[in-house]
Amino acid sequence: MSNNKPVLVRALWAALVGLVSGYASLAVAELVSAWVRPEAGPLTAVGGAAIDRTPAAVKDWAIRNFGTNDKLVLQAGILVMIALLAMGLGVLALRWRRIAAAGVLLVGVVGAAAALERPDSESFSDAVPSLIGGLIGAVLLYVLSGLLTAVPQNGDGVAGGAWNRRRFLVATGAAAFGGTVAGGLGRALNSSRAQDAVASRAAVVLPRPASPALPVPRGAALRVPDVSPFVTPNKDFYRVDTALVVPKVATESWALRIHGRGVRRELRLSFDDLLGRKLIERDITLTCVSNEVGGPYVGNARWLGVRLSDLLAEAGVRPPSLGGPADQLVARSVDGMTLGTPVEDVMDGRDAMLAVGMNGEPLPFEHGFPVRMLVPGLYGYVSACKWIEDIELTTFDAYDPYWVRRKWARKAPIKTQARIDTPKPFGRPKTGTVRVAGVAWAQHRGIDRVEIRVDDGPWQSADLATEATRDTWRPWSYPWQATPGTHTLTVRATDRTGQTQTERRTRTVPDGASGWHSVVVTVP
Ligand SMILES: Nc1nc2c(c(=O)[nH]1)N[C@H]1C(S)=C(S)[C@@H](COP(=O)(O)O)O[C@H]1N2
Ligand SMILES: [Mo]
Repeated sequence: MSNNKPVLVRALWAALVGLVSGYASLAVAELVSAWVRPEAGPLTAVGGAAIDRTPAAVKDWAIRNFGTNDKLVLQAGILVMIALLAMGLGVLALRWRRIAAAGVLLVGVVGAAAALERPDSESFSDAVPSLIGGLIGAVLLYVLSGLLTAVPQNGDGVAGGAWNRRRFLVATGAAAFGGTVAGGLGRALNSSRAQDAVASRAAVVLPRPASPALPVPRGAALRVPDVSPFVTPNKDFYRVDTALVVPKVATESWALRIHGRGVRRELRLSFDDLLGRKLIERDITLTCVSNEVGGPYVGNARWLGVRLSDLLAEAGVRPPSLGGPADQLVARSVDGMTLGTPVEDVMDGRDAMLAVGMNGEPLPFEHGFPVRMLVPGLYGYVSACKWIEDIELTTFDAYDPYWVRRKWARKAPIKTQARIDTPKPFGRPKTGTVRVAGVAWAQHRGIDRVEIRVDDGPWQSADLATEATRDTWRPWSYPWQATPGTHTLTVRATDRTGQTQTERRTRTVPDGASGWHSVVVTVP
């Protein structure tokens, strides 16, 4: 009967041994990855592999529910799984030491495989961090659990029992301490590397544009509290990408290559080459295809960059309408992301650009420093490659980029949408005049009309802010005479082609959500 307790205690110690071995092994792997390549670390590699395998619908759900925290949640989840696995292997080692140690090694091999199959992996050295980590973890588990089993079960005073116990505790503590040192060292190394990119960004002096943006008309913003400002500040600009570690690239080591079908003169550009060209500055509203009706993944900024069609023309590229052989432009980022854009759209006269500046400063790292692409009128996933380093001219038949391989549409112009920013859902505005207000967008077509409906009443025209350009969103407002009761406010927009947005609600997959945004409020 009293035998039960030592067994449980022993299992707990064994789980701890597994945990410590796993911890030290991960820490060592991350330290080694700081040398090899930070992205080859097991957590980033496995996390990336998990993201790539997540079905579009789940990814969309994660973005919706965790927003920009989706990656934190994912990494926490992976850590919990590894911890559970490590504890399980620790308990297994009580009886089958070799098998458990081999299990740890196997986990290392899985991490190595994940690192090698990442799209940005270019060398077998990416396998090294996980392999070394797995090896260390296996040895630790083998040795520590050996020491643990040498500790007598009942502490019945066998000579050497206390000594064995001491040896076990010291070794386990040393492993935990060693892991902490390795982890700290790896972190310090990584951050010093990132410091180079931070310094490089701080040293960037953005030239004046040869073609400045039109001044924002006085009436382009609304003086209504709680409505989106015309320009989204960088710190509030939504972020959507698959990068678990934000790439930190120094301008000095950055280069862009333009090549592929129909390219007569391949281009290689440094960051200084780009800055030395004629720059344009434009206000452009960017939208994510994962934005639900009424959602937050849309923002407007003043971008500075080089007109992409100038570069393409220089490379000898002709659009398909002029007989060019390439209809798809595939942009690649330093983290291996691929995005495909119609060449025709990029060269049809719109302000498609390689941007270096956002709202008067170099691009923030999260938004693609040093250079990103932007094409007015197209969802981000088919146009807005961040951390871009390669542009290949190809065809839609020949190549499917990242999101297209995951069920998203090959071509995706932004759908006309209107959003109510205020009042908030389930708000309780007072009776009298309530300012219903928000933004509407139909990039590259322009917004012509926004209408509001209260309950099942008639559609009423809202007041529109002055249009800045047809590539930007348009704030709107409507003075509603609120009466007591619960009301549904619905908005819809009509673009310059005369199309009124459809009432038909669709999911975001495959080419963006449609439908009208409604907000229910109660007037007391
Ligand atoms: N390298 C890279 N670029 C990327 C992405 C990405 O995952 N990786 N996501 C795209 C998507 S889906 C969108 S909506 C925009 C978002 O840009 P933002 O984060 O600056 O708002 O970036 C695009 N560019
Ligand atoms: Mo997106």
